[in-house]
Amino acid sequence: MTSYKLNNKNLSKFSDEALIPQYDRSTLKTGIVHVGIGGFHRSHEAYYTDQLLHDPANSDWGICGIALLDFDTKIYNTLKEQDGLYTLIVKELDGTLTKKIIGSIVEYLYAPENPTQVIEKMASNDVKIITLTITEGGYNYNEATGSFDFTNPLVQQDLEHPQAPKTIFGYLTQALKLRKERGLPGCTIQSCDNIQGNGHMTEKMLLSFVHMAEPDLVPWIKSNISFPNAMVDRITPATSEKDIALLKETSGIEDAWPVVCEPFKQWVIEDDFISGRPAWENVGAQFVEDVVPYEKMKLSLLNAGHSVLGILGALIGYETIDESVQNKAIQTFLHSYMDEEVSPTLGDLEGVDLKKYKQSLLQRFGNIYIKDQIDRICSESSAKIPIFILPTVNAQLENDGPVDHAAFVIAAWAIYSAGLDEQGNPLNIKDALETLLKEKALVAKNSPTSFLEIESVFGKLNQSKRFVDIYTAAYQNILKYGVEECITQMNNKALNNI
Ligand code: CS2
Repeated sequence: MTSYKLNNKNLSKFSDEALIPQYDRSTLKTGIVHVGIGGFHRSHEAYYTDQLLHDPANSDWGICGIALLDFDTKIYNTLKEQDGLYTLIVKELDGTLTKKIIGSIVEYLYAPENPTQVIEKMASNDVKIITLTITEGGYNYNEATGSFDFTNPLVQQDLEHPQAPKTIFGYLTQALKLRKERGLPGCTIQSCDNIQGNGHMTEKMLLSFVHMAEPDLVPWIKSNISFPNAMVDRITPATSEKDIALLKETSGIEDAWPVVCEPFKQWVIEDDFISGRPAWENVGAQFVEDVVPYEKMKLSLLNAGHSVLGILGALIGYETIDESVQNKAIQTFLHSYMDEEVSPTLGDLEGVDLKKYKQSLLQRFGNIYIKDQIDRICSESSAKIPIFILPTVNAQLENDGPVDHAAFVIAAWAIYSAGLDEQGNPLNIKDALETLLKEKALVAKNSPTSFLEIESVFGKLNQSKRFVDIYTAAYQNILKYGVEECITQMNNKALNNI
């Protein structure tokens, strides 16, 4: 099949092969600045917004994508080459591929090349919302101190060179300062990361930084900026070379970086937008007064479920999440974790059918076409575990409830962090704390609790004797019998107890 590069000029050529934007992109205004234009933003917010832009009444809500970090050059160059266009490939449960070319990203900036332009864009009067996907670790929160980490060298640099920031905090501070100086209205800063109370976290971390960098700006931010919390959801694996080649072969679309994702999507947002917002509810988002229950449910069931499948699967030697969930022992283990350890901590989830939600998660994890990489799930676990799993553990410890499954997964993570799976094959560990994790994981071989001493991850967890004992036993059992044998035993015990 003849193929063409994806860009404005060639767009209409793809109309038989994919859904293409049916709106005039050249007339859109940029009302949203988004920082972190990775796969998730492009399968989620940019997708919702693209749907919305089909109604001409919404033409003020085009997106400017900001590539913030040095290694974001690739996505920036791709979007520039493709006029901001990319293909979203939805992998349906029956294996069908639904292809949609997304047009909502109408501008893109590469911050390391031009910080001033980025600051100006964030301060633009047309921009009403700044959204973020900067990853769980990007908020610079230290679990041990419960506050902003000023020891981060990049933060120090932003304090010393405010005009050429490196972190999101430096950028936002400069942009908000300009808004204030110019007498412009405030805006909404909306996190789209997997963090409990992500709006509160953004506010708290930003204010900590501003307090140090520009103390006079603090009151203005408090009165002029809103930080809605939101729960975001759509499983979006890393795009593979195979996905790119298949798109070209079957649809003639030469897209250097399409996005693949599952059909399911959810976005539950607190309605707190100080300078207006798009009517995302018209395209499936839910606006609610209190998003906390939804967030808790998603983080501690879906994201934690991913970590359980990822860490246990990695040690056994699996590569994708569906392989892991198809292992009956792991599946039963995950079920028990969700039912016995997580569900009792969730409180009242008004209007949510928890049983159905958990069932749907297993179906989503099991989508054999998604091929979500275990490497992706296990990456940055040091930032994920404290958000996805430890709140459940802490709540259960407080209530004298069960923590066996969670402790088992953390013991498995300690073994994983030493860098080899159960067959002795090297694991591809990607984590900001990789060196520290490995160092502690190696000591853990003789003294398992040393891994729990990483305070920036575990806080004071090593002071709970009950947890430490269960964790230590699990650690030793995994080394002795292997993951699968151990969880089979645990599952049988659960069966015997019924
Ligand atoms: C995953 C998430 O990174 C992870 O560990 O759990 O990326 C997950 O796929 C998304 O939050 C789904 O909404």
